[in-house]
Amino acid sequence: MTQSLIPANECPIQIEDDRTGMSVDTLKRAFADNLFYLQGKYESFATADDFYMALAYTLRDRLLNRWLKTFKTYVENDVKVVYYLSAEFLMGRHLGNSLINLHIYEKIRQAVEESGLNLDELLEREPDPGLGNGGLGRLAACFLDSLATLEIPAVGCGLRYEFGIFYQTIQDGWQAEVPDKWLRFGNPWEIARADQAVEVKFGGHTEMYHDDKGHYRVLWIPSTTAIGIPYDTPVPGYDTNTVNPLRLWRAEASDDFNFDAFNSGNYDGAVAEKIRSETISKVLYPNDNTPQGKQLRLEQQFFFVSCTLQDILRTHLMRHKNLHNLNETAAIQLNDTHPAVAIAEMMRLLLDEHSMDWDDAWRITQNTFAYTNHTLMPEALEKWSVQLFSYLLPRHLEIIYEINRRFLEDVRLWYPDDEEMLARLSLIQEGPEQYVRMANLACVGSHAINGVAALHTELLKQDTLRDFYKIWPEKFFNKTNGVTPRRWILLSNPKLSELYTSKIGNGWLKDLEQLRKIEDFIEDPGFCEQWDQIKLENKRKLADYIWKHNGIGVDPNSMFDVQVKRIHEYKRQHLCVLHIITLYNRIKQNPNIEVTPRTFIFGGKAAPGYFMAKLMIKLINAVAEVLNNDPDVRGRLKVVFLANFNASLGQKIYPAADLSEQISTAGKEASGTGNMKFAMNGAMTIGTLDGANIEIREEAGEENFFLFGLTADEVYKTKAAGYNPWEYYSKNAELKGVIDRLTSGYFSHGDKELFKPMTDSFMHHDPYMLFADYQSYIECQDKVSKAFQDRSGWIRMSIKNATRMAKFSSDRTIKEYCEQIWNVKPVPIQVEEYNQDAA
Ligand code: B1N
Repeated sequence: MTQSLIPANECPIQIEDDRTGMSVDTLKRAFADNLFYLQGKYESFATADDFYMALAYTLRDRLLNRWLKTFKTYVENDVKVVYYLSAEFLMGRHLGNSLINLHIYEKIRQAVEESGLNLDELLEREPDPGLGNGGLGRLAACFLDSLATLEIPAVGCGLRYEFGIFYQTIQDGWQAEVPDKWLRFGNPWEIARADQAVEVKFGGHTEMYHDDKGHYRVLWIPSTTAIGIPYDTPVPGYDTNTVNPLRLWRAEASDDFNFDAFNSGNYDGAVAEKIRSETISKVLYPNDNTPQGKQLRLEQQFFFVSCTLQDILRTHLMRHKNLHNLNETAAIQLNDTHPAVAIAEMMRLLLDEHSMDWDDAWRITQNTFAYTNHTLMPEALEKWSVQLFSYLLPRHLEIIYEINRRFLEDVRLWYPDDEEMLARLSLIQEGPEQYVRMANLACVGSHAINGVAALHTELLKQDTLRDFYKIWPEKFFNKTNGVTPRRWILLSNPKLSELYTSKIGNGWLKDLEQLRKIEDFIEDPGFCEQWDQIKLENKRKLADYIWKHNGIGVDPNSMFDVQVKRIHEYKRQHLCVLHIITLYNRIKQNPNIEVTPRTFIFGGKAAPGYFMAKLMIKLINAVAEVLNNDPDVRGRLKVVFLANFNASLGQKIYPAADLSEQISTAGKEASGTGNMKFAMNGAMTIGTLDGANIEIREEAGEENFFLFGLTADEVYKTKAAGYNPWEYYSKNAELKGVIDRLTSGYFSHGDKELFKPMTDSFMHHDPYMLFADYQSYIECQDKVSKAFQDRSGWIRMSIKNATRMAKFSSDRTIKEYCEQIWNVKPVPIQVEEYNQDAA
């Protein structure tokens, strides 16, 4: 036995050392030390990136004691752990978040300033890790923040993409995509755990054999394997000692990769195969709400799922002799169907590798898994061709067939004569080509199924998943989404946070209901004035950003009317453009007409293969070019498209918004989460009765919400009755004027073809019903303009919006998951440290 360096069971820290100490002097010394020893630079040669890295290490060091202690506590107490499986995690920048969660923002600011540097500039050096597309990935990140803050044992499980979502630039008004090399300078937040690598199999075939008890067993003989290496990133809770891991897997070729080829001189062949394995975790598919049936995507899904499940079983078996009580130590949440192949992989592991019987394996699987659906759009539901599946995952296809056989046998008993229902419930879609339906697999293999807003869950029950609801109503739950107030209020809007804390203390950060007390100040003119000034200051900062990045001067006193989200037809950025052109036409008809000055701000990425979405970006920029330069407009209207919208740009935008555009066709947006971030920062919403807008309006009060448009039910009925957009066009002079200006080539230097695909879509099908909602939208916007003129009325509405959003804290959402779906409890972490003056 070797003598251990430090007593392994307890914190090694006896004196304030450079890696844990929280005093300004120690922080300064640690910062300098890291610059020298980790970045290998003298101060005089160091770049801003070097300083950022040195500071990041300074923070990581301060998380490690808590992180290791958290892990140790979980293992020793054999606690139940939530595994949140997601193909996407949009974590946002780590440094600022660590500063607030460790309560050392001000001390670090002082330490950095005393070192002659500017903290805000260093914070801006951190690459924003874009390992997700939009709301679904960001939701996963907000959930991890709440889980750690609520002291729930949890692990985020996903893929460590070498390239996240592309970096968006705008060229000649069009989106151009640039690969985002976010790991270029190294990633100070992650720790690779090569000792916990696992092997993942692909392809090949299966064989039957008799085990030693004479039972038939299946042996999967793969054609290739890859190695998964876990990379752990600390996820600290706010004001707790809990630091949970985000565990992302990177793919590597197996060690013994093609030794034969190597030895026989086929070196390049061997290396080619290595590259192929490493391709698995190379790049995130940049699609939001549209699946792409690419083989590599299924490989990615299976890869991280298999790594994760092997890891979970290994962890369980460290403390238990078998896997029969797995559902008591693990709750596995499927973030949409992207990880749904986990149902089949769990069955394979239990049956083939742990020799379990089918019934036991199935009971454990169902009791362990739960599934969150994030979309109603039928075209967005994932399915994989049976052919691809059998080629890549032959054993899993057999298992899926067997799950299906047993499932449909039950359904036949319950509904003897309903062949159509059987066909709809089947895990396999029949037809010229057969497909595996991943949502059906997820539903059958889980004990709980949930939607992400009240309306969405209702529509799942009535429509998308109605047959499953019919047979298992007790499996369905609603879990309205939420967002973390730590990132989206405290970190994004420090001045507003200060105002809150000065009035009611800082309890609101862990209990957002406390913001209700702020309403008591609504009659206090001084308070309202402060409120207004904070918004104005945030708008000035954004105006500076716009000037710097777009060269467009905008007036901070104008209404900041903002739509930032992925570009998608169902989200209807083009409806917002129709309003802008309406205002423009009014000005052109009467240049002296009174208009409420507005700055329209757009941001969002289009999937690179989504033509109409890319055309929408071009349209916004084309309209911007004309309006921003037309002397008749006289600066009253400005249009800005901010390139590369991501979490860190969101942190600058939400606090500066006056008006939040949430204008999707009713029934299409499952929830939305940007809507919550805007409202929490005091923006008013103009929106349809879609997704979580409905609940936001309930909470804010209907008099504090600008509602327009058809309901989901009316959309459905209008379509069923034979919707004719042409009628709206011909009967509505203002609408006609807008479309005619668009088709005239006015915004495209005379080119009448450029926007024709879009105007044709409006006139002939209008699947997202812009024309049906146009009049109602315009009238509502006119009300907004009027309301904005009444300053004190607007401020009151703003205060009510911001302070009534407690429901949309992800803490509330996570508590519901914990109690109703996961059955997990908080596990407080005790940390001993020499920490004289930590806050
Ligand atoms: O998930 C968010 C919701 O707030 C949004 O309303 C919803 O649109 C979004 C395939 C998706 N649904 N489906 C996706 C993302 C990537 C992908 O490859 C689908 N994203 C959503 C959080 O609940």
